[in-house]
Amino acid sequence: MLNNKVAIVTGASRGAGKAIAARLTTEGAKLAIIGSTEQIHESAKELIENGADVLSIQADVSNEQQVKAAFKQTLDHYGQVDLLVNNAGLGFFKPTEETTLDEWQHVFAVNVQGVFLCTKEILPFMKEKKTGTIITISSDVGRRTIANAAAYTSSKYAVQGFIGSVAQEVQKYGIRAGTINPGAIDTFFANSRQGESHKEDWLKVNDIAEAVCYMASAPKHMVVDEIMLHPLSQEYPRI
Ligand code: NJP
Repeated sequence: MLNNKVAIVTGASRGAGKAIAARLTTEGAKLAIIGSTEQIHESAKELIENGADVLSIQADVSNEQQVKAAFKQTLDHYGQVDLLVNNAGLGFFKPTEETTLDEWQHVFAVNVQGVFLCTKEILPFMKEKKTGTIITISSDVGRRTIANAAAYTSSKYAVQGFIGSVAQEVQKYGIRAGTINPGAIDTFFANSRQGESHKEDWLKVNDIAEAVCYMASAPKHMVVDEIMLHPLSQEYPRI
C-alpha cells in the first residue's frame, strides 16, 4: 500500500514510534527515523536486518538547526517525503505547584515546538508536490483534562490546536493532517518501562501503528482528522 512512499517517523528509538516505523516498512515504505539518542541507530539496524530501507538520524526535534539538517538529509537521500509521523513526545505528570519553569518549558519544547518545527520543515516540499500526509501522535488528554498533568495536558491541547489549524491551511494543496489521540499505551513513557504487569490491559504499540497505517493509507480523496483509542479497561470521561 505504501510502496515507494517515503516516511519520516520521529521518536522511533523505542515505544510507539519504533512500532510505527516497523509497521510502515511492512507496507513497503522507505523510512527516515529520528530520535535524540544513539538508540535510534539500533532501531534502524533491526529494521534493516529485516530487509527495510531505513535512514537513521540522531536529532532533537525541539532544536531548529537539528530538525532542518535531519529533513535536508532525508530529502537529499530519498528525494521525496510522502508522510511525516510526528510521534516524539514525553510524558510529564506532577502537581502544578511542583512543576518548575524548566520542566514546563521542556515539555512544551519537545511536545509542541518539536511538532511545529518538523511540520514547518516538510510543508514547503509537500506544497510544491501538492500531496502529503502529516500524522501527529497527540493524546486523549489533548481533548479532555486530567489532574496532576497540567503541563502535559496543555501541551497536547496545543498540539490539537496547531494541527487543526495547519490542516485547514494546507488542505487546498492536497495535504492531509490529522491526529491520533491514544489513552494509556504500554511503552517506556514518563520514565516507566514497557511490559510492566499493571500495563497488561493497556493499548499496545502495535495498536497505534495500525491506526497510523489506516490514516496513511486512506484513499486520496479522504482525510482522517482524528482517531481516538483507549484500552477497554480505562475509565475516561466522554465528551
Ligand atoms: O513514549 P516513549 P511513547 N527529539 O517514551 C523520542 C504519546 N502518548 O512511545 O530521543 C527526538 O516510549 C524517544 O527517543 P530518544 C506521547 O505523548 C503516549 O509512549 O532516542 N526524539 C522515543 O523514541 C508521544 O507523543 C501515551 O530517547 C525524542 C520516543 O520519543 C507518543 O505517544 C499516552 C525526543 C518516546 O518514546 C509516543 O510516546 C498518550 C526529542 N527531543 C500519548 N524526546 C502512553 N505511552 O501512555 C523523546 O495519551 N524522543
